[in-house]
Amino acid sequence: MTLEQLNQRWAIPNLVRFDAGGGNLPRMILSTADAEAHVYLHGAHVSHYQHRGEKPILWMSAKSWYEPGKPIRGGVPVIFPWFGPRAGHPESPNHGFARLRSWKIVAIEPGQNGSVTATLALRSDEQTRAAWPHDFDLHFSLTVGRSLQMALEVRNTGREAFTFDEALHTYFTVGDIRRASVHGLAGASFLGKAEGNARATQGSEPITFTGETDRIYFNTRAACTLEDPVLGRRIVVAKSGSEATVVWNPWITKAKAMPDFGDDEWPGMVCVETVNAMDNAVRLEAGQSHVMTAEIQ
Ligand code: TA6
Repeated sequence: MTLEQLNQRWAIPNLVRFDAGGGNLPRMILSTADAEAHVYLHGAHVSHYQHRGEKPILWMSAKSWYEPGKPIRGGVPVIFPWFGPRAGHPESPNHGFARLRSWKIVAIEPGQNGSVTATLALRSDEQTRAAWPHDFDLHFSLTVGRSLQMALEVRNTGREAFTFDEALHTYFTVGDIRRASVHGLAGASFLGKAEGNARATQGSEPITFTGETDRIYFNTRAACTLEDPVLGRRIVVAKSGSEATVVWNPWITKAKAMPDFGDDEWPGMVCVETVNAMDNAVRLEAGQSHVMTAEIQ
């Protein structure tokens, strides 16, 4: 649909409209009294969430690509059906194909106390089946208000069970990663990609950052709190239907290695990701559906 058609079909005066975002990709602007959010149809990718009068909560790279077939860098990449590199398939893109496809809007409705909820969908087709031989329906919904609520529903529309990974790979703005800390994962076991995939257990201290940090924490349903003394704020990421959490900052060398990530951008961001992957991958019987949610406050 063109921007004209999108606005005709879905715009709501003073609440929802569409414009040409990065790379002229169609972008939905959700603007409520409390907050504003932006969502690209490309990847159903939330690229912006900001409370009125405050600094943006989600981080975006100034070097992001905005191209079909390439992931947007920052915001909330929707990861499905595999997390990270795909074992045994070096030709497959990192983090699955859901973030590389254009999604369709299926519903937009005003909610209580001035919030608004938008739902986007991606259905399996021959392109996805060629990469991953299963049939599915994905629905991604977000509710914009005093908090940002996101839900990813996976439905198995095929005739046999399948197992998948998924993530809401959320990038947060921080004043300085060297002074930020992540609380809530004490005692959780994790795999440290930056420590040669060694497995360890988080102590009682919060996670602080002194170098590349890339950890998947398993079997944890805990809400995490991102403490940011520089911006003087605390961001809480609560979740449901998710058994794993990833914490990531690329630091200097990895930042330099990513063409769509500014060399000097690493101090200003951290990912706290809502995940089901690896030990916590999800097995879904034919006809069943699974919902994972994240709420950012
Ligand atoms: O979630 C952390 C991670 O798996 C890192 O290992 C790094 O690869 C990051 O995701 C970003 O991946 P991307 O494919 O978006 O560059």
